[in-house]
Amino acid sequence: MTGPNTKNTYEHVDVLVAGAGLAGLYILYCLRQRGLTALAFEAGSGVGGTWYWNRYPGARVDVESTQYSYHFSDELAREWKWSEKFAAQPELLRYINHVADRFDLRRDVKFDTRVTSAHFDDAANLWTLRTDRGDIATARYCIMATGSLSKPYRPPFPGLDDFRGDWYHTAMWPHEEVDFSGKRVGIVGTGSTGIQAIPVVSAQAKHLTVFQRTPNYTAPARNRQLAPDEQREFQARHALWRVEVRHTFAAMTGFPLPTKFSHEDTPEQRRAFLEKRWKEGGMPQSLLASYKGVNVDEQANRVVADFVRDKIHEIVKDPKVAALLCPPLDLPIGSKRPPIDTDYYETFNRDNVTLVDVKHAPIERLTADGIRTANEHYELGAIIFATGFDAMTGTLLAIDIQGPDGYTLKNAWADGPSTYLGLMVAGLPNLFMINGPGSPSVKANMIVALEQHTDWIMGVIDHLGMTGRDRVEASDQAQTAWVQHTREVAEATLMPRADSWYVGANIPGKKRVFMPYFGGFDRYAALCEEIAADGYRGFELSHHGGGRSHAAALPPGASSA
Ligand code: NA7
Repeated sequence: MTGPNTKNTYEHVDVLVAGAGLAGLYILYCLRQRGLTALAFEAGSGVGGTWYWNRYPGARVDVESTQYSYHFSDELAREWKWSEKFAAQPELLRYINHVADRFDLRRDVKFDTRVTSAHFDDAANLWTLRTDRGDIATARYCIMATGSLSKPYRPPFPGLDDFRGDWYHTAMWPHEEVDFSGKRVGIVGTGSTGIQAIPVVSAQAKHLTVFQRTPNYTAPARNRQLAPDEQREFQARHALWRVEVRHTFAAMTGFPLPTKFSHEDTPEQRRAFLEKRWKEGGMPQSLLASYKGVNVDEQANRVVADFVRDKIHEIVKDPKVAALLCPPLDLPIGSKRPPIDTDYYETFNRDNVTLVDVKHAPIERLTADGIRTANEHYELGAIIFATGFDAMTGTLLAIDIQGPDGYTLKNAWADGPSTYLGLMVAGLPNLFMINGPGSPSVKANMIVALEQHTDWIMGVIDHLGMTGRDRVEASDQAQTAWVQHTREVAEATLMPRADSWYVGANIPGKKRVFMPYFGGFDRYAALCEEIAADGYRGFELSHHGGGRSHAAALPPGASSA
């Protein structure tokens, strides 16, 4: 048998994992704990996933660092000290590397290796993974820990090859420092990423031109150094917190829930209250949680959205620029992923920043020395694409995933992603997803969510082993009901209204489906437990036997164990 981290070839383990980001590492830890053998393939040269790739200036988590941490180990929680309320990418990556080292997880990871296919052999009851480096590996179970935002999207503007300057996508940022000093830089995109990068790049570049299609709502993060006693207090209550957080809507605590509707306050009281929230900082846990009904009721939403529009006019000195930065009235606040920022709107008061509206005069092409819109040519020495991802489904669909009888993930998702609990897809036995479409995922604290998913998957694998079975598959019926429930939950809110990556609207031709489950992490986690306790209701558990039958599939020259 060849060991992980060596070149090529064939390996058989109990569980195969795609990805060594936050999810992949926790899966490896759990498998090790129960004495199961595992191998993870990771496209990057190191661990970290999202935090390995997204090294752009200003990259930072938007959930409080103490909560955006692993919670499976009290010792780990006690020993790690976060320096800031919202940690920046380098610190997050250091943390993930620390975890990989502390639990000795790297030895089960093969780096610089991307999974290209996953095929299920029905008779052998095994998954076979193949990689871009020619590896073949088999296992009874396969877990896709491939991330929700891991397939970068760059609009196919013509003329990229003509551009003589440097260009970057924020999610494929170089490892060496990029120096924009003295340069005329253009940035396309004002999602969470653009909003983080724009203030930082503007402080370095000679000039920054921001190409904005849809103005976004954002609120100050009020990031700051973490006081040692704050952290100690959190660490002391960690074990309790871990339980508490399972009973929260977004897998986060520490913020007041709304107690009244905005119409119960006078306009002056509303203004004072929202002003207080703005000063405290934050968006999902602050402005969006200021009054009841902000996520579901147009009028309630409008109160908060108008407040942000007023703030923009108050902060941005040039009224024309302020107007251009104001999101349209038909865009509910919170219906696109809500960003938080440091000095975003203030940045547009700088002399070296220009805002360009590319909704009404779209980008037509790149030229040798810049970007041409329908109106004008902008001279640039560097371009940053902060244009997002083919979210939630893109990475999985890029892998040729094939179950019994040639049934593929592409077949299963031809009309948009269908899953049962965001964990499994009917027709693809023994293949699990972490934070898949149909799970709270991106609408929750992702680390709490991935631990919950992994724990549940470990539970079913244990259960199969203990009951002499070796196959689990979501039933069509359970999946159909779950997809319908997920849709109904979303449609009862304002969430699906925006052309966001939540609904796939950012990718031309992608089927419009609100992909995350927005019924609350608490409700979801309780339901997963209940389903397991009820003998894995909606899943078919069976015994198939089989074993390793893949010698015939070995490439010439590859040796089996
Ligand atoms: P997002 O949120 O998808 O934002 C992408 C931005 O790029 C957004 O402002 C888009 O405008 C813009 N975009 C995309 N295509 C074009 C074209 N063709 N022309 C002009 N502008 C364009 O990605 P992020 O990386 O910011 O954030 C992704 C998630 O990562 C984030 O939500 C966090 O969860 C972490 P649009 O709004 O579509 O008009």
